Amino acid sequence: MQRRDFLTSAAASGAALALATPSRAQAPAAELQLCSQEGRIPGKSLEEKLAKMVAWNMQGLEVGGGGLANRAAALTQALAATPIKLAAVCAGYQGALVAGDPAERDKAMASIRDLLTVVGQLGSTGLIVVPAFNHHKPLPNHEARPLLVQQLKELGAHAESVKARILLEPLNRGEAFFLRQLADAASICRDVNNPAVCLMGDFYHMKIEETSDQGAFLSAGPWLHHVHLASRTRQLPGQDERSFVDGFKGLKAIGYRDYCSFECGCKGDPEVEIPKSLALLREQWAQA
Ligand code: LER
Ligand code: MN
Repeated sequence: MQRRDFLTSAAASGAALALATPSRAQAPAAELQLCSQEGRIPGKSLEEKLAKMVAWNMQGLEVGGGGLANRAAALTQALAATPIKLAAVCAGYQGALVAGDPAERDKAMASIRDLLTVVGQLGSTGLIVVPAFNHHKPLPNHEARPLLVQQLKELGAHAESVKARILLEPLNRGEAFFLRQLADAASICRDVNNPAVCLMGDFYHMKIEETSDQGAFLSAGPWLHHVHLASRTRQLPGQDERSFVDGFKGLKAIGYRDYCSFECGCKGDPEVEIPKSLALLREQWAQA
């Protein structure tokens, strides 16, 4: 091939790629939006928890998907009285998409579909989906991957129609036999090719499975729409030596503006420890 022909075909395939993948080229600068799972925040009621989060200048609330339809109205009402927005919804469906048992797969397809409808109505960032845990009967990777791509095409079409999003979550090998790295999840999103099928990253699992936080987030790129925050020992950020600076460099590079959410334990009094952790995260974001 002549150099000119090579350059022309390379430019053409580059243009095709730009059309096929979501782009953040025009996206505004990255922003640290701090969030927490509901259970991590102290308080006797949702209203009390939200009041604490407002006082701590947090932006998002992550809730569990179990029983979500029954509490949708109360949740919307409580959030509407605050500047806090609903971030991701964590699981809460039955079965597993890539379990070896077809009955588990059918349960997952039906219950994820139903939950996506509620997630869309609530205006959440998306529904966190783990394709299978280690307690499910395993499927070999060469069977699980094409099956998942097919299932996600179907669920993605529904998610798109109800304005919801699926967020694939890679876990560490101690918890899941399938899907452990953000780049792997990004390749699945690429193959599904539906804007409603995206992914998230969890700093706890990433510490075990990724060689580079920054590299993982760069690989996740425009498909990344949620982040779980935890230290190496799955306590609040700052409660052990785990640093978030390298990961935050990656988030800044991709123009990330979705939520970073506590999914962790807490050593000591959360009323004291959570503000300390938030201060550390803001400091490390500034350093990144
Ligand atoms: C499980 O370890 C985890 O990280 C959760 O976010 C799964 O939904
Ligand atoms: Mn997680």
